[in-house]
Amino acid sequence: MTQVDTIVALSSGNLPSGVAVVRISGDRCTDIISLMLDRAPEPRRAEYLSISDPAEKVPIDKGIVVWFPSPNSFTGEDCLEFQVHGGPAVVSKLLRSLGNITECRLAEAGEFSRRAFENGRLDLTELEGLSDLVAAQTEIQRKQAVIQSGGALREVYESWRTELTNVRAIIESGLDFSDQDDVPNDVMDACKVKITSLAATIRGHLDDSRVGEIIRDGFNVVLLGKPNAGKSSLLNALAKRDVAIVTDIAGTTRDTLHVDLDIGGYAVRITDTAGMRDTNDPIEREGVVRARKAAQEADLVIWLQDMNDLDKSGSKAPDGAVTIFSKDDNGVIDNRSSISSKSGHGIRSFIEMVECRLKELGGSMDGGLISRERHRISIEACLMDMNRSLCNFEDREEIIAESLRSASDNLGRITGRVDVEDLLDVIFSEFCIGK
Ligand SMILES: Nc1nc2c(ncn2[C@@H]2O[C@H](COP(=O)(O)OP(=O)(O)OP(=O)(O)O)[C@@H](O)[C@H]2O)c(=O)[nH]1
Ligand SMILES: [Mg+2]
Repeated sequence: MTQVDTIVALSSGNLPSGVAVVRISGDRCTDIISLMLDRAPEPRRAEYLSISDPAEKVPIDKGIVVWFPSPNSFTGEDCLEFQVHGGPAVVSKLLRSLGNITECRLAEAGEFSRRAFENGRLDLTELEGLSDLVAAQTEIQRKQAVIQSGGALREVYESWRTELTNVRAIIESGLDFSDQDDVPNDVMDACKVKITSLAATIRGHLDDSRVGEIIRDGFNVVLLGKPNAGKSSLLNALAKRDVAIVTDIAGTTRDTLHVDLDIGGYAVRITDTAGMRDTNDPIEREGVVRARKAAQEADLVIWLQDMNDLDKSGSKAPDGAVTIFSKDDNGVIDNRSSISSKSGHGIRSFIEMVECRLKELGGSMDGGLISRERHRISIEACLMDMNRSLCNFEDREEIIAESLRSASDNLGRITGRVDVEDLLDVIFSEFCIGK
């Protein structure tokens, strides 16, 4: 696909020693080379050149220039990269000079990636992997993103798509010649076996405890308990800073608030909530509603129970919650189930318990994990189509063929091989500028 505009972006990463990188993609690159550089660089070699304003013909800076002629570039178009000194005056002069060149403009978020996709350089899952890699905060997020950006998911989904297409081709060959040349029964049986086995593989891929999405979005731990149970104190102890207000007044916390931690390489979000109780205070009541909602969306709910408040209350822990006793300053309860934010007792064990939960999720990353709801929805739709085809295997070849076509279209939507025009704006808006 040819694009009129040549796009320019300043790299937004944290570059060392005052370096700024300006990336350019589009037809104007060759003009930029002749207008702004003292000589044409060799393709794909880092060259130290003087970069000048095209009108004034005076150097803006000297820097490293790398020239990637089409099609061997990230976007598939002509690309040029300038590494210059990162001072604001250098950068703004360079961007202004480039902006004065016809059809040269600043890139929008994700525009480089979108061009790479439109030119067939990378599929959507690889680009999403790259976007995740830029955003990765923890080691496991980085690992998952590297695997996905390397094409692990594309390979899986494209191999399934090929299998579906092959089976459909056999079934459609029977339709084309109708009565004269029906697909023989044994061939139909073999097709059915193939679809059944592929459906089982896809079911296995879906049955993953959402581990890929948890890695990407973070594991959600919600602290729940009665007022004054010590939830905010625990949040502060885990964050090692004063995030939440702590007082001895029951009902201090109203809004939910969270901190993001790195536990064993996983991103973990700990959310503090309003204490659970019936109240006439409308603000606190809203807080309790929000606490319940947070708990519903959690991957792990911790019910914090003040160990000094046992007789009066009895546990109100919701189903599935892990009860932890709080304010065990002297460690009198087994430290796997009690903590003290004051003395620090049990805090390490608490973190280990969360880490253990994460490890239990397991999941080998080798073949790539579903990392987005978008993928999951399409895979589920694909599986439904395959089940529909299996239900019609005895006599309805048209329906089988149509269902298999729809199944492979659903997979194609994940990689972007099938009409995704309506999704692209949403997908690429998540990306950063210069990617
Ligand atoms: N001795 C002792 N006191 C604690 C501990 N944790 C919290 N407290 C005290 O318990 C009181 C309530 O603590 P918070 O952390 O505000 O309790 P909360 O569950 O967030 O309370 P709400 O926000 O009202 O729901 C404060 O006076 C804290 O100092 C602890 O480990 N040991
Ligand atoms: Mg609180």
